[in-house]
Amino acid sequence: RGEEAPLFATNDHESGLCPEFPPGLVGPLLVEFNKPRSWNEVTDTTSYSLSLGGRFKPPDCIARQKVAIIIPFRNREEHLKHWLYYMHPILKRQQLDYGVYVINQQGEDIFNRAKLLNVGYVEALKDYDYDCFVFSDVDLIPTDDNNLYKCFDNPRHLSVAMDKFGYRLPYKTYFGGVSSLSKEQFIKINGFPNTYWGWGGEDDDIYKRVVYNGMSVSRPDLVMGKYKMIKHERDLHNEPNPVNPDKISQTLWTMGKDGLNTLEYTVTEIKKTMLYTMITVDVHGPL
Ligand code: UDH
Ligand code: NGS
Repeated sequence: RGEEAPLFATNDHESGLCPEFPPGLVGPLLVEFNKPRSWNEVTDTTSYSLSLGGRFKPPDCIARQKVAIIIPFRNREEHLKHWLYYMHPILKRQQLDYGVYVINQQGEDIFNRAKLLNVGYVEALKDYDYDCFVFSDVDLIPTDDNNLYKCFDNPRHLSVAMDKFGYRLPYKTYFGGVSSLSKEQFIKINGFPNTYWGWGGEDDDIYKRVVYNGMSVSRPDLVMGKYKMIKHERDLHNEPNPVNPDKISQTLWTMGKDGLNTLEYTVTEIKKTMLYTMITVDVHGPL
């Protein structure tokens, strides 16, 4: 009797790998942002089994992917607390070997989301041998934990059904919010553009890089891909930039000379807590 295989195996006995479909997922989740969360509340409910820097490995099996979660950031502490409160438990249930990297733009110059994501990729790789990168805005939480924060055969767009767009895509080639690329896929597209200052267009440029490099976009369905966004006003120094829409018509020519191969920045501080690694960076503004 003792030698029978358990009915619900928690790991693959041959390899020790975690199962392809994590057994602890619960499906639809209740997510709400109506009251602010304190750091104590977030730490008390999520820091269990995390290690310094917001790192986690499944205790009883070998994770299939090593995933760095990269968050572009400036002055959104209230959002970060909600993000950590909801995401750590989800990511643990997904049995990922993961780390959370908050890439904090230093100073008050014009914001640059895509360049911060490039910095996150390079800096996370100095920490650990990650093979997958999930890029997530700080204000987006999935409401179904079947939406796996891992990499697929093609670059993946995860936030396909956001509440603010009526739970569907705003347009077919939308690639904003949350996405994942393997190391190999990220290198193939020369990373993300560094030259989109201010709001708008950088996600469209990334979509084009993916397609121009012969890949397609993988997506969850509209049930699994539901998201709630924390409502907020437009940030200071991240106004829509009128030059950005024109730039996306040039991606075919610019992607080879604007990206990982031209990335320049200066890290000014690295701070690790149990919940995240925050890397503060001077992105060398355009002026
Ligand atoms: N971000 C920051 N700080 C900033 C700007 C952006 O952390 O000052 C990060 C953050 O992760 C955010 C992401 O960049 O989720 C994308 O920026 P965004 O949330 O400003 O973009 P979004 O398109 O909103 O979601 C644009 C402003 C809409 C104003 C609507 C007012 N009703
Ligand atoms: C497009 C932007 C994208 C943006 C999307 C959704 O127009 O960057 O709207 O915006 N493209 C350009 O500006 C070229 S939203 O409705 O979230 O404000 O992600």
